Amino acid sequence: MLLSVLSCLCSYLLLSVSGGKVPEAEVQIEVMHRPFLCHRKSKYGDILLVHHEGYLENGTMFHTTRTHGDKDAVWFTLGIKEVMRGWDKGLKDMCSGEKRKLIVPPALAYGKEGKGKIPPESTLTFIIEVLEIRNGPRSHESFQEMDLNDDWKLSWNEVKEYLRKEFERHGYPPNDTLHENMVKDIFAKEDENKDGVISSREFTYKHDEL
Ligand SMILES: [Ca+2]
Ligand SMILES: [Ca+2]
Repeated sequence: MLLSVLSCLCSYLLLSVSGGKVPEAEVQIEVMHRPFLCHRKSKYGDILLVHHEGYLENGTMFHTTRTHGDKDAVWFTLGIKEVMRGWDKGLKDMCSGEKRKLIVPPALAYGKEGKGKIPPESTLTFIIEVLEIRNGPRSHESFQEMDLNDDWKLSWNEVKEYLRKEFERHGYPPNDTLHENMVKDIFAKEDENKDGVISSREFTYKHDEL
């Protein structure tokens, strides 16, 4: 009798939790290594070059960028949902050379659907090493540098030219497809009134997106 009352109470509590306001899912962050010198820290809008390994709950590695040595590190823009929300939330304030372990709940990863090798409702663990941090195409510092004709608007070509120069400056080969995709992504999000240019007002980064 007591047991059945208890189990009843338990399921009632579970129901009331799931029916009520669910607390915002959080990423668990563990700093594994932080370099002694740190000239700048990552912020939303920056582009980051990272190596990463991803693990399922049972410890199986489902992805690594080091399969072919160190040449497959990946670039992405922080804070624009280019990557899973868990990364956007867990990779702020990082130094170049820093290594973190992130434990990302499903709500901030691939959720109920899962993806490829990742089963539904998976909590994922990532080991992420930041190799480089740069001003992203969306940072305030970049606006004036990108606005080549000083008309306080960014055209498609101005944004693309900026990306091309940034890559070149850091010794990476230009990648037209990648640049086109990045520009497309930037315009889709930033050109709110769809007039084909990004005004300085539109360019302002919206921190409450996450
Ligand atoms: Ca311009
Ligand atoms: Ca516009």
